[in-house]
Amino acid sequence: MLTVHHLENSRSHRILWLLEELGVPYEIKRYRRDPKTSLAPPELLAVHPLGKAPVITDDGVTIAESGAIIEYLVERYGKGALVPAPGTPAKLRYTYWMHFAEGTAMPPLVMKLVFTRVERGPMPFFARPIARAISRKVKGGFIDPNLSRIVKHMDDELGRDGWFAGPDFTAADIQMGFPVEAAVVRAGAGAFANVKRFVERIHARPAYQRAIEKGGKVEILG
Ligand SMILES: N[C@@H](CCC(=O)N[C@@H](CS)C(=O)NCC(=O)O)C(=O)O
Repeated sequence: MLTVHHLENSRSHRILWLLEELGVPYEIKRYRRDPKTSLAPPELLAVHPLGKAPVITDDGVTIAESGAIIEYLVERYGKGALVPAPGTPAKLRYTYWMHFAEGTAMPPLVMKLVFTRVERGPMPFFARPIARAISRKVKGGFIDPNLSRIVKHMDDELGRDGWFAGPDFTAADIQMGFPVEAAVVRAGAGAFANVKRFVERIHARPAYQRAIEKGGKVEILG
């Protein structure tokens, strides 16, 4: 039986969602975040050396990294579903967004969260203005301008024909769901019409909802 090592409120929702879309049976092994730090528990380190989610184990193989897991699952179980035909323009767009999600979109989205936490975290009173000043400088000079371009790019591309790789829903939309939802919370992406419509459409998918029912809500921190 395929096992999804599922950290609550995390990117591993993607994998549950994909498996629900494909109708592949699986079991969930659940992990809770540390209530203070939000980090994964040490038990995940026993599954993979980085101790992060998602991770799956299947047929004696352990696979980490959302994109790699998605590629493995569609290839092994998809029978051609959720992936554009090889050599087509849609396949090229599919590959681009599969990599864009974690390679380009998530780093500034994670940095935004980290710097916001730096501003709000406990510290001696005299240090707070300095921490705030540094954080605002990094956000204003680097993170926010990058996020603005990323959000506009996502919105423009979604405006072409609705989904990231073309007119058909693909696994690239599953991979991009997490950064898009994070960008709504951390970069005001909900104000962009095509992004807003994308979020409404993914939330309406029965497989997305079943993944939430089984794995719990995804509440992205601002
Ligand atoms: N690029 C990796 C990112 C993995 C990752 O950072 N996962 C987060 C969950 S959203 C995690 O495990 N965080 C807990 C921690 O770092 O301790 C992927 O897409 O799988």
